[in-house]
Amino acid sequence: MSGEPQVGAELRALREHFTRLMMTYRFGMDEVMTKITILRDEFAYAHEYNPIEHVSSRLKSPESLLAKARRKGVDLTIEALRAEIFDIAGVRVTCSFVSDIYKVRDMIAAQQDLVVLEERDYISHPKGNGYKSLHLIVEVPVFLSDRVQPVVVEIQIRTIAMDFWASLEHKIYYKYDKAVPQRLLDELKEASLAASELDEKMERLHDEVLQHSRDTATEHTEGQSASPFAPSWELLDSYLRGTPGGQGATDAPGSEGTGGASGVAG
Ligand code: 0O2
Repeated sequence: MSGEPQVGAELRALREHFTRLMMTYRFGMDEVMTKITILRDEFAYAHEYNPIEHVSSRLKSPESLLAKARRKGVDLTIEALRAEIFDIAGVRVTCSFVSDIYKVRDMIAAQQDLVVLEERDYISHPKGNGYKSLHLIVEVPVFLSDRVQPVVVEIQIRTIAMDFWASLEHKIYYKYDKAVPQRLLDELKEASLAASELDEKMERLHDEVLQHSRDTATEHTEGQSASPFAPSWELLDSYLRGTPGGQGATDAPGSEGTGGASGVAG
C-alpha cells in the first residue's frame, strides 16, 4: 500500500490540471529567459555595452499561488488562475541604469511572437512604500505536442539599486509578518529616495564617461570584442590564403603583418 491519502476523482483531476498548468508556465518562463539572454548577448556584442546586468526566473510555488488566489478571491479553476494571476511565471531583469530599463522594455516589446498585455510603470509612479520597478505582463506561445498554448509571464525590470531595495523590503515585510513598525517604513521610504538619487548620479557619471570615450575614440572597434564565436585572425587569414592549419601570416589589428591577401583586419 502506498502512503498516499484516498482522494476522489475530482481532486485527482484538479491536481493533474494544476500540474500541467505549472508545467506550461515553466515552459513560457524558459521561452522568455531564452529571448532575454539572446538580446543580452547580441546587444553586448554589437554595441560593446550591456544594458542587462543579470537575469533570473522563478515559478511561483503551489503554496504561494494558492495563497495569492485565496487573498484575491480567485476561484480554484485553471481558467480563473490563468485569467487573474499574472505572476505565476516571473522573470527579473536587473540593469545598471534607468534608461537601460526602457531600452530592454523596447527590445522585448519588439519581439514578433510576444504580446505585451500590460505595462505597470512603478518607476514613473512608485508605490506608496517606495517600490520601484517596471513590470511587463507578456504572453508568449509555447509549442506543445498537440497545440500551441499562450502563456502569461511577468517580467520585472529594475536597476540594481531598485532590486536591492525591493529584496530588503520583502525580507522586512515577512520578518515582521506584514506588521512593519512605522519607523522602519519611514526609513525604507528614505532608502528608496536615496536609491533613486544614486541611480541618477551613476547614470550621469556613466553618460559623461561614455561621451569622453566617444570624443577620444581613434578607431572603430565595433564588433571586435572578444567572443567565443570569433575565429582567430590566423585561422581566417590562412583560410583566405589557402594554407592549411592557420600557418599564414597574420594581419591582426595591432600586429606587424605583411599585408595578407585577405585584408581581414579592420
Ligand atoms: P512574490 O513573493 O515576489 O511572488 P494586482 O492585484 O494584480 O494589482 P499583483 O499581482 O501583486 O497585484 O501585481 P504587482 O503589484 O505588479 O506585483 C507583482 C509582484 O511585484 C509581486 O509579487 C512582487 O514580486 C513585486 N512587488 C510588487 N509590489 C511590491 C512591493 O511593494 N515590494 C516588493 N518587494 N515587491 C513588490 P508577489 O506575489 O506580491 O510576491
